[in-house]
Amino acid sequence: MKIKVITLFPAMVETVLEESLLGKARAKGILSIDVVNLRDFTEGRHQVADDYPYGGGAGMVLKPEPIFRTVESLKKELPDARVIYLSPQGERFDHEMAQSLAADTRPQIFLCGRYEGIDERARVALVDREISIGDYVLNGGELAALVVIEAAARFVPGVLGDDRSADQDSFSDGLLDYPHFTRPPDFEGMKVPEVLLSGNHENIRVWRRKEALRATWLKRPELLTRMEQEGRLSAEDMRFLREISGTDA
Ligand code: 6GU
Repeated sequence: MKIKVITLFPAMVETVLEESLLGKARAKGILSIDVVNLRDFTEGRHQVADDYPYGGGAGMVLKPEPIFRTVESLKKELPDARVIYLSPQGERFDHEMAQSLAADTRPQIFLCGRYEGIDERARVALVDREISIGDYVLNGGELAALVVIEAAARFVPGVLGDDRSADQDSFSDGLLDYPHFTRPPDFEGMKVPEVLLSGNHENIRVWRRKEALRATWLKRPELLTRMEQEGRLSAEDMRFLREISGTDA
C-alpha cells in the first residue's frame, strides 16, 4: 500500500506508525506511508488552517485553501491517488472495506479532519470516499485513519510475518474468533480444554469451529443471521448451532 496522511497533528500519526508490525513493514518497504503536515500548506505568519463557520455555531472549520493546496501537490506526484476523508458522516468501516482498501493498487491519501470538519467545497471537489469508524465522534480523523490503515495493512502480504495470515482472524469467515490458550496447562486450577492438548487435529478443528459459533451466537447473533442469509453456514455449522442453542451455550 502507498499511503499519504494529511493531518494538523503529524506527530500523533507518526508515533503510532513507527511502532510494532506497521513500523517493521514500513522499514521493509512493504508499506509506504508518509505523513504530511497540513500546516505546511497554510499561508501567512500565523499559518492559520481553520476559521469560523458561516452561519455561526460552535467550533471551527478547516479552511479550503490549505486542503486544496496539499491534495493538489500530492496528486501532482501521484495522479491516480484516491482521496479518503475520515469523518463521522462517512460509510461505516468494516472487515470487507479493510480488505478492499488493501487490494487497491492506487495510492491512497487519507485526509484527517479536525474540529467540526472541512469546508464542504474541499469535500465535494477533492474527496473520493468518506469513511467513518463508528457511530461516535472523535476530535479528529487521526485515530480513525490509524484504525483504517492498521486494519487494511493486515491484509497486505508480509505485514503479519511468515506464519500468520489475516484470513485466520475474527470476521474473515464471518464469525468471531474461538478462545486461545497457551502454557501452563493448569493455571491455579483453571485448565486448558483437554482437546487442545490431544494432538487430534480433526477434534481441535471441530472444537474451534463450535467455540467460534458459540461466541458469535452469544455476543453478536446478528452476524449469524447475516451468514445464514448469505449461505455461509454449512450443514455441520447448523448442527453445531442447534447443539449450542439447545444447551444454554
Ligand atoms: Cl472517521 N472522524 C471523526 N472525527 N470522528 C469519528 C470518525 C471519524 N469515525 C467515527 N467517529
